[in-house]
Amino acid sequence: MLNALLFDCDGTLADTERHGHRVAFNLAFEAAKLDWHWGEAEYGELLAVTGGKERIRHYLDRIGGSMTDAEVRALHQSKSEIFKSLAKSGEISLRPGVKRLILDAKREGLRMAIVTTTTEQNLHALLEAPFKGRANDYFELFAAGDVVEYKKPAPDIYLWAMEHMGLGPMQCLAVEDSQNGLQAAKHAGIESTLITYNDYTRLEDFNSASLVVDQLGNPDDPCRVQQGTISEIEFVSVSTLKQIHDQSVY
Ligand code: XBP
Ligand code: MG
Repeated sequence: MLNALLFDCDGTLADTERHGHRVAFNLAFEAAKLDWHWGEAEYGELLAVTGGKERIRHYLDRIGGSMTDAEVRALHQSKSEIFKSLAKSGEISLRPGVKRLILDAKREGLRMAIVTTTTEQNLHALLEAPFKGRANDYFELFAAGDVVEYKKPAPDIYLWAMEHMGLGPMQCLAVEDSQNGLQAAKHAGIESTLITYNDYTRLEDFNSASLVVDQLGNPDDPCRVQQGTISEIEFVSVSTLKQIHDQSVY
């Protein structure tokens, strides 16, 4: 039986990458007097590496630069501060249907957690306005960032979250937007997976996902089903999730 929903953050709850993280990285580079600028297309390629510090390191390798670990940490800390103020300003809104689904899932007694690569404070900044400072009422766990050594596509953050919730993979459904996230969930043994892709991830390989949609959707803003056995839906509801879970697990 479906017991818990494990939500990815970036790209899934909100389109944070293009207008949030990317902008914050660039402002942090400027503040550090670095002549780096990550354009939208280049950032799309850099997203192959999850984790901000890891992404900076990857970029340094690419351009043949070098920085100490402390310098990378400081640059990333400055980027996180900028991201938090962008998120708190309410400029990065949740994707269509996200709040509706979370409210419905709570009403129906499903347990929920966030399972993400990003820094935990970013999550709280992003969720503060939409959940009026009460995100803790909906999510019992925020599994984030550096609590595990290896980030997605490694399964570690999902395994960490399930261990802390006392759940097995057959009781969970993962909601993700990227192939890295899908692989992390699958390698953690989670069979039922929903992909809500976005402009950065729409061409990625989601063959192993249970259901792939362009967004969760709402009654007045329908979703488009790209892959899966359920096609006649206007929007993703709790009953859609229960159905794909039953099909995937049994
Ligand atoms: C998204 C990421 C993160 C963000 C940046 O992961 O890869 O690295 O781009 O966040 P997910 P930080 O979709 O799993 O949330 O700079 O805080 O690492
Ligand atoms: Mg994501």
